[in-house]
Amino acid sequence: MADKDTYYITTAISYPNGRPHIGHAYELIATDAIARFKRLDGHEVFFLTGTDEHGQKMLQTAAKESMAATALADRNSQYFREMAVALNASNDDFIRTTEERHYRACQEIWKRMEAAGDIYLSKYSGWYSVRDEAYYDEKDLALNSDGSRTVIETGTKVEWVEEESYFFKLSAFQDRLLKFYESHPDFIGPEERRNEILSFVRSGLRDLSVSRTTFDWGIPVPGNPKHVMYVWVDALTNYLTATGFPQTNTGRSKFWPASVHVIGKDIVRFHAVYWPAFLMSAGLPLPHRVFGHGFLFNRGEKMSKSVGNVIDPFTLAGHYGVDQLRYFFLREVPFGQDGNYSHEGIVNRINADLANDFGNLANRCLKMIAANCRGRVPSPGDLLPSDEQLLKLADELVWKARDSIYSFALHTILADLWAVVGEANRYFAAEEPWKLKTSNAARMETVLYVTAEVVRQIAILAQPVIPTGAAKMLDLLGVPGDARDFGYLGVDGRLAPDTALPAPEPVFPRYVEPTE
Ligand code: ME8
Repeated sequence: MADKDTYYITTAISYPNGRPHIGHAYELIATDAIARFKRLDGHEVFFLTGTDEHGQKMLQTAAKESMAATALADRNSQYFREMAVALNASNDDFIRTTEERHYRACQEIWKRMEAAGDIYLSKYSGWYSVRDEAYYDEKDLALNSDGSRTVIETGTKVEWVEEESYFFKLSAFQDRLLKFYESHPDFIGPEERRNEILSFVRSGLRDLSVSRTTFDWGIPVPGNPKHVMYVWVDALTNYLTATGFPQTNTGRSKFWPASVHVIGKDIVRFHAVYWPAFLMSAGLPLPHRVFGHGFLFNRGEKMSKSVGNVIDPFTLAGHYGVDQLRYFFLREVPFGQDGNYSHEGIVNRINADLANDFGNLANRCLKMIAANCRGRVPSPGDLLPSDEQLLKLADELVWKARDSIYSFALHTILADLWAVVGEANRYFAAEEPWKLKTSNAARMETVLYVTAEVVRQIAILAQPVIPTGAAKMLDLLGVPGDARDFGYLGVDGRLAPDTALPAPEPVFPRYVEPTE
């Protein structure tokens, strides 16, 4: 058998300077859905997530909590690992940048950039934001009445830094980067982010300070351990580390270059400018895509600890259900745009889409099958145009979904699936199988068969988003565990008549407000 196509997908690695918040959960859920989609569509997938543990931000939090930075990283990284389990993420690895394997990879990429003549020692003087772990130009800053400076766009505080530093010759990569963007129009998505990056690079690139000497919480620079690497050099390299770099003979070497880095819109510059420049310098292949998703807000407000509106993903998943939360985020927020979380929003999606439209349709159909078809998949008779039309809509879904996944339009996939769920509900209501029971039992069987077959296809296609509920639905339809990938969509995988089915039960309960 030919080797499967590989697909390497990553989230950003999060700063474990606190517990994970809903933005982290959102990114993980979306990336997981894409990873699951690709697996079901026949790819050999490697899905990576993890934590970014060095840098000043971690040090500052550790000092505030009177802890050693290692202890802070150990404690909080564990919460991120637990979140991945709690949200049913299917990541194949979880990387921590304090791991030995990562030191080796960072030192190697540094040496290669240095050998290429792209790293030189000089002195840095300028503004640095610890919160963003980023350098800022004077023009990006506002001068406040107390003499302090903040980043105009985000209000983040900056501090003056003056120290010996290694620099990366980013300025030398401007033309190469622009040529690369031009010849790889899909490298940065969505379009808005691509335009921002193009104009940033066109406006000219300055060399980048890539080491610090005033603290030692980082990866030492090879040959000059007085310096630790700038946390972004270290962080970006995690994507290589996990493939076994610098070794080239590990089981995972084949996954580089990555297919896509899924990240938030605030860190596209690091991934779409610095990272490709580092890789070009080191003579390594570049990732195929970088996708900057939008931000999630709590009813329009930015979440922050000081505002007190940080929403704990563990609490949310426990309260609404994991599939329910996953479905809500991915259906409600067009992937790539900002979105809002609200209690009413999620309850509405649970009750209208999952419980009513999909859950109820499946349950009504399965209950009729249990009562009238001896609990076995019914046998269809000759198909009428109404049956054929509905089946055609279901059969076409996989092609639409493949189109949409190319632009990571998860919301469009779900909208298309639920449009067919809506058609199936209209079909079921119009055909009135409960009346056919006495007047035309053979026709009733056909209607129930067609409905069940549509539910089968919807469930297979919904697995990336609602893995637990979709699997339960497929169990109820008697679909074998090894017949649930996308190869079984369409005509080839039709439900087998006369298959014995388990007793039906509702899969997606309605959300009921808890009584105090
Ligand atoms: O940026 N909504 O870590 P991080 C959606 N360590 N996404 C959000 C969000 C929100 N409200 N807030 C944050 C870092 N994110 C670096 C990454 S990668 C080599 C290093 C996203 O913990 C954010 O955009 O601040 C990023 O993709 C991820 O969460 C981790 O953010």
